[in-house]
Amino acid sequence: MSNDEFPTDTPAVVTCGLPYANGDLHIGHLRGYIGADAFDRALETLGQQTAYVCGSDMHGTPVAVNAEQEGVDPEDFALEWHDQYEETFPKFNVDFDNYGHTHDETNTELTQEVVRTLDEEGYIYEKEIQVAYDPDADQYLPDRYVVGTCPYCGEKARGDECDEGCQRHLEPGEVEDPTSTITGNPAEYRERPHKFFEVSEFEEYLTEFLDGLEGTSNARNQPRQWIEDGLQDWCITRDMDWGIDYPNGGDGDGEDLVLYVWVDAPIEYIASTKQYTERVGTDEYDWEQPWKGEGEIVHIIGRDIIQHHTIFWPAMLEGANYNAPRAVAATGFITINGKGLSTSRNRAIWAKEYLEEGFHPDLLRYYLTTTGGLQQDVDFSWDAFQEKVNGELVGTVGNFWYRSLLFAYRNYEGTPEVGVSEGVSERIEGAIGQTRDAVNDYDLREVGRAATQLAQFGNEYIQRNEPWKLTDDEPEEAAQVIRDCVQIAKAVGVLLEPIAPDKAQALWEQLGEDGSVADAHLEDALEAPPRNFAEPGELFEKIEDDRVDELNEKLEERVAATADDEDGDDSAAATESDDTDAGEATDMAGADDLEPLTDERIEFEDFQDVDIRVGRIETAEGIDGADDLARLEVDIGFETRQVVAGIKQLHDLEELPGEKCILLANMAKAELFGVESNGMILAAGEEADLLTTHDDADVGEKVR
Ligand code: B3M
Ligand code: ZN
Repeated sequence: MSNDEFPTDTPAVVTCGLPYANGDLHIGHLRGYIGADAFDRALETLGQQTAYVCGSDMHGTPVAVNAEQEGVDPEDFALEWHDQYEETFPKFNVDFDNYGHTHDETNTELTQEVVRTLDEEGYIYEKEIQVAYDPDADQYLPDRYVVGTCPYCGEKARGDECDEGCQRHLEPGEVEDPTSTITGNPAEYRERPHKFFEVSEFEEYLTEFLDGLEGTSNARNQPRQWIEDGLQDWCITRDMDWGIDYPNGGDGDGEDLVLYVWVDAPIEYIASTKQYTERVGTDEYDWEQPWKGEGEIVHIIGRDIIQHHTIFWPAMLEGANYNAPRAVAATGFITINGKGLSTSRNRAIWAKEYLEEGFHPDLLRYYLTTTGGLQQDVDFSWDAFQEKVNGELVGTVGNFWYRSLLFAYRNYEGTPEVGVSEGVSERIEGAIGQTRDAVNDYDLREVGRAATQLAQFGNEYIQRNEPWKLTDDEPEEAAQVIRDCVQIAKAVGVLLEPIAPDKAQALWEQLGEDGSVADAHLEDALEAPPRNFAEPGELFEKIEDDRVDELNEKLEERVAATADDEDGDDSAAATESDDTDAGEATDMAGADDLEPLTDERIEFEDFQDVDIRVGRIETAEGIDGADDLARLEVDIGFETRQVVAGIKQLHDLEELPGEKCILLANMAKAELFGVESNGMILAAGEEADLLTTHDDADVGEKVR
């Protein structure tokens, strides 16, 4: 069954993975919250009714362990972080319709209700299991209180997740060679009764669910493999005080157990939507529609929590009679200067730090949403940030806005009184269509591109028509060109609003428009701005080289200082409480910066379906408006193929003709920036280092 395209007649809810209330927010978090915010805003520009909800994740060992280290009560500890998050998100223009937390009444009640329903429906049973125990600390060791080796991939793992290897969820008792993070001693195993949710009952349901699931492909493919490997039931209780009580407490059954944090955390998605309705009334937004009636649920998450959102969560929703998510979009991680982000090593860009440096939030929003596709890991460096801001925002968008509006203001005191020419209207309509498709493809980078490419078109248009030469002799033509440019400027603003809402609003006001550009729909990009507007100002500012040098130095010094500190500190607790959440790539020696190996094996026959050939590049040239892309003509013996390849970061195009390359010849054709790509060139690494052959392989030969 396929879904209706956005905008649908029914309301959508957009959620983003809940931040654990346990430490400072950094760029890894921000990628998710900004991305989901931009997606929600983009849906709104399509005319989709939406709610964007989230909340702090207050429970579980990620909070308890950190609170304990500080010697404070977990509730006070978590509430303090919660308050800080609530203050920080709006500073990045992340505009939640509701931001709750998992420890509030709404979520506590709803969670217990959901678990009771699952129990009544017969999906919960009790079983005696072996759980890790630290005799010295006289404490059971759930989740992050224990570390060991992942039984699936052999990497170092936490009690409940293989955070540095295959990213699998681990059940209590699964981690091998368990060690207590409290004392550093080997853990003992003790038998304890626990509650299990029968996930295995949902195998068929989940298989079908995944077939219809939208979002990113990693969120479908990984869980398919897990299902194939066999689904295990899921232990949903823990021996802890901090958490939501198992609901049957009181009659001796499950009495001293709390629910596993991953039970109540996603339920906050529902609870937060419910709180939103309680605030605004059902006429404005009815939480029951997406969750129980007709509506669309879109989850935007980090790729390390795919299993929770595509296996456990949809099974819980189905078992407790709620709707299934329409989409799960899983983002890649953030690296810093090509290395894994690490909070313990202070190799991160902190939310607070970014703001203190005085950069506008929209710059980071633009960088994080448009640097890579949603699934890709995105590298952040101050140099790349500078290049993107100066090139695309200052050079393309800002420059076009300023020159068109200034010209219009000086010569016409605003918008010239003529209609927009047909060609320009069509170009704007094209950009609107591009945005609509991008939103339906969950492709935020393309949402940004639709806007910047239109600005680029505007720059070329004004340059080509040289209105400054026409004002005296051809006043009508000059007025037409400027009228067109003013319309393009407005359209760029409407299209860019999801990504750079403040800057778009500033443009809106410069154009003399009333109200908020956030309320504009895509079609408003074609509506004439008011007749008069005031003198415009420049909306983007160049980042200077010495500023970047200074920022690089600060970061380097900070990372080095933290490394020095760590040298003298080898206690178990100090290293093992390292918190690697929220888009934080692993950075242990050896596996440094590498994507984890895929467990999924393919058959030799599958490989034979892939037709890879040796080719020789004949011509190579850039593509207008596409920073990294090149148009290549590649001789593969039988014929010459035109392909589009993202290789400009590393390769000088002039040096490519004559080079041998490796081409995937039976790749589906695609069109990029209006150029057909008939095949795919293979390359490795972040910057796309071209693969080649060395000796006797001739052009046209098959790679096997
Ligand atoms: N609190 C954070 C993480 O693992 C976790 C997300 C919960 S989403 C329901 O990224
Ligand atoms: Zn693993």
